[in-house]
Amino acid sequence: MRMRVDGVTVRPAEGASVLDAVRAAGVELPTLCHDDRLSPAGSCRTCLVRASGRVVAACVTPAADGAEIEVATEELWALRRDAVELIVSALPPRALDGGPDGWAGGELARVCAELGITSEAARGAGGRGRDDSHPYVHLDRDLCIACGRCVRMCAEVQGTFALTLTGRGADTVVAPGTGGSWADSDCVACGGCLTTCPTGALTEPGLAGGVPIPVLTRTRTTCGYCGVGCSLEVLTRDGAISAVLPDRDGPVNRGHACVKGRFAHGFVRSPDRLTRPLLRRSGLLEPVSWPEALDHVARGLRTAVAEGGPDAVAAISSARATNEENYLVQKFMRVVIGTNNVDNCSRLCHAPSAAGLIASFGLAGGTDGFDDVEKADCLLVVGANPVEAHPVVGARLLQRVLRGTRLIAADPRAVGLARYADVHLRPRPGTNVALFHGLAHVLLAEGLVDEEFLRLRAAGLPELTGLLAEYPPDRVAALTGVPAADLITAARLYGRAERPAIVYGLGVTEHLHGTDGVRALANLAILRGAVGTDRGYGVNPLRGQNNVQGASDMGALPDSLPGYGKVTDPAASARAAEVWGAPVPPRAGLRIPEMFAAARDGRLGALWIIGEDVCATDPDATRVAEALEACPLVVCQELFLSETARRADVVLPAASWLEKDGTFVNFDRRFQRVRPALIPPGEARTDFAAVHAVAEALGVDLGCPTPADALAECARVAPMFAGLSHARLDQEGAVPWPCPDPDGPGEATLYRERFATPDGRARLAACPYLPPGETPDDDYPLILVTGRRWAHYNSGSMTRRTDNLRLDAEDRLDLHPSDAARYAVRDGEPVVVESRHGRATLTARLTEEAAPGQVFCAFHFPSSGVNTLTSSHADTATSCPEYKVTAVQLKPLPE
Ligand SMILES: Nc1nc2c(c(=O)[nH]1)N[C@H]1C(S)=C(S)[C@@H](COP(=O)(O)OP(=O)(O)OC[C@H]3O[C@@H](n4cnc5c(=O)[nH]c(N)nc54)[C@H](O)[C@@H]3O)O[C@H]1N2
Ligand SMILES: Nc1nc2c(c(=O)[nH]1)N[C@H]1C(S)=C(S)[C@@H](COP(=O)(O)OP(=O)(O)OC[C@H]3O[C@@H](n4cnc5c(=O)[nH]c(N)nc54)[C@H](O)[C@@H]3O)O[C@H]1N2
Ligand code: SF4
Ligand code: FES
Ligand SMILES: [Mo]
Repeated sequence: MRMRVDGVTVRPAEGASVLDAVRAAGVELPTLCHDDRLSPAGSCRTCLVRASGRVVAACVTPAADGAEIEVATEELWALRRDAVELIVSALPPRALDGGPDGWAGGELARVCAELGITSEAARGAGGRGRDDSHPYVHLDRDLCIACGRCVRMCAEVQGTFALTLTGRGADTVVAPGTGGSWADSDCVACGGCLTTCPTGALTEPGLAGGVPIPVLTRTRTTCGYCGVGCSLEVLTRDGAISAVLPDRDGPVNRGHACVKGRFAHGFVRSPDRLTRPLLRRSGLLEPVSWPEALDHVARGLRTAVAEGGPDAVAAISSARATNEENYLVQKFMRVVIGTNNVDNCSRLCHAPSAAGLIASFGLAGGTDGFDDVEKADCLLVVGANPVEAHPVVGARLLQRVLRGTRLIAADPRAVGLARYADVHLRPRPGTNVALFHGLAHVLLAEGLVDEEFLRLRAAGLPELTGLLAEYPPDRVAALTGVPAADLITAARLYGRAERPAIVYGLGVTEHLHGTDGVRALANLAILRGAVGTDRGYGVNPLRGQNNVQGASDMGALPDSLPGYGKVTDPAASARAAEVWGAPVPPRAGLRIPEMFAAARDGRLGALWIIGEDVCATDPDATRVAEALEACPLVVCQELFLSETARRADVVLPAASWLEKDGTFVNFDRRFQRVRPALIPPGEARTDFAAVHAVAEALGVDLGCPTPADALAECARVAPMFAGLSHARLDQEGAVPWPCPDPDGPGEATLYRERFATPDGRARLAACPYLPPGETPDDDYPLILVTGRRWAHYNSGSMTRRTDNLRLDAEDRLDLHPSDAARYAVRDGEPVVVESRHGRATLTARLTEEAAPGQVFCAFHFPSSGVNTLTSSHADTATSCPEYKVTAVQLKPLPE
């Protein structure tokens, strides 16, 4: 296509608008209701041009071959001025103040300046009022020009559909679709509307009427909450955060974010932050100096080793901390203490993913980059609720579904994406393996498999075929509760898609047979040849914490060195030993639950817990507390006096992600930089500095003085990270692993040539379905599923110390109205939940999101005691807790 714009020839792409053509020609043309991220509205008429003689709005007019576009004529500038003057005439004069420079809300003022419109044109009386009910989104109705950008943002990027335009003519204004206040609306505070509102009608508290953005210090970093890895810009002034904005160039988030990364930063300056080390003296934790605390830790570690040997010491490293910090912790344990007793929170969530994916394909990460996954024509989303737990990924997936991608959701609960599914499978919790085998049975029975792929690139088909004979749809229906017809429909959708992709979460892993679940799920992709080919996008776990992938990648695992070399593999050990100048202990160390068991048995002399609130978030929490009680030295490195810190002997105050330098690895294996926007409060130190300090107190120099040095050293230990460095990431933004070569790009998509298994083939797994650890009975008739809610994060230690508490104030128990009737539970009233292991008090929420016979709660408020309920059943392969299945009963609150 060829067009002329004010005499300049341009060749717009198919589907381009006249506005695109004008921009391509480099001709100036203001817009107001337009945002490149959104569908065009054509309502403001700021972008009027003449196209082959007719006056049209450029943003909504398709580019046409041979068209002649006039833009810069006096007549057209006058028409534009009239259009905008009319809009401005309804606004009060302050609408043209502009607000902070460089801020979306200043757009109207800039357009007016361009058109020569002054505040005298603004003659509106105002008086339409404000809505400041929401903690993060404030509305000044007088400044709303009804351009609808916020409404489109909420629908077309976020997919929440919380907003609408109401009223008539000049009185039209944005409002929550539910009619009431913003605080009571469906808004999930992604902040998208704020990034597009051109007038300042929508503002966020930290920026409203604030300092011009150029005056603020801007720090580009990676979000420290979930594993999506959104790129963020932190705006600070005088050591305080003014706002955190999504980075338009963020490789995963592309200008979007969620309520946590965007707004939940208030915790950094919470008065509850730990600012000094604490030491237990006569039963009480008292503030002491760093040297005193370190001296105590060093003596305790020496005693533990003297009395029980190196294996009497264990460390839980933090999936919230950076790669460099995790690298240093595992190096400390291996080199200074001489034990492999180091583990991380991956144990509690995606250890079965690492084990299952390694067994099926060879490597411990998802098989494809998310940009590819998003291109799939059929999504199988299993046991994951990304709309709440990975909101930016959830939003991107939802948009694909709204545009026609088929969706199969497998989740006992009717939440999030499941509401938009073509087929929603609702298996009884803990029956995934049967469900996946049922799907595989249909794929095989109906010939929906890739025979050539199976012949050339897979192993284990005969064994699997034998096993699958036992999983016909009727039997699977009986085992899982999923109707046979739905199972068949789902299998056909997945089986007939051109490019299917599997995305999954904790609903697959946190089970007694979580690793089998991952493997049985991987079978489906292998049967279809939809992994390592261009006929689908594999099997992709939505890893949870900001750096849970990285913590494991760095070798904070009892059996693996950085880059997943086994401690028992002589070659891998020799490589590490050479870099470290010390031998690697040859036996695998203890996993987290084994550490607690060892402590209870008196075999553990010291436990160092970094950034994990084990007393709140590990299962069967009463027994965890017993373990800490029994251990002579418990060191806890924390931001806050968590449930665990409360029980520690020494508490070291830690810096948060907003105060750190390093890198995180997100869910699709991308390394991204983390940069400090603030200095830590008081005497708090980064985990990096604290580990160095403990080593020094023991008289050892760990080497790698800076985080950049630590990653460089890790690159020497682990060939798969050899091409990575801070300098490279500073230049390129994000680089996926494996990245063996400093000049190579890293592999977003794995296994193009061969799988990383010994024979290069993907392995089908013939694992039979086995029932979960707990099943309902007369005493405990209901199944409790635990998981996440959108406004809070895990232990809630951070989000509860922000205004997110106003969005969600307590732990609730979701139950189906029929169960509520049976157990005489009323909506909004307290209810006691009891399991064989403990009891918790929650507020009842009646909802059909929960299936009859099942109840659901989160674990974001440790005081409610949810993890005293969960059992110590754990995945037989990896010890990942069975958080998703606990038999419980409900009781009325005692008088
Ligand atoms: N807002 C928020 N976001 C978070 C977090 C948070 O605490 N809050 N935590 C982060 C962390 S650490 C993680 S690991 C991720 C977790 O992210 P997700 O894995 O999405 O989280 P969950 O809500 O724990 O579980 C997902 C779903 O599994 C379903 N499920 C339970 N049992 C079964 C089953 O047997 N079969 C199937 N098919 N489904 C089942 C549950 O109903 C639930 O909807 O989220 C991360 N993001
Ligand atoms: N019932 C139930 N329980 C669960 C789950 C479930 O689905 N159901 N999910 C499990 C899963 S998947 C996970 S990942 C765990 C999460 O459990 P945790 O890891 O315990 O939870 P978090 O709140 O993410 O963070 C732990 C602590 O780290 C501190 N912290 C944050 N940043 C830093 C830092 O940079 N340095 C240091 N030193 N400390 C820091 C925080 O203050 C917080 O107290 O919970 C598990 N528990
Ligand atoms: S989606 Fe995850 S990474 Fe992105 S802003 Fe939210 S919590 Fe942070
Ligand atoms: S920008 Fe084109 S009509 Fe508003
Ligand atoms: Mo997690």
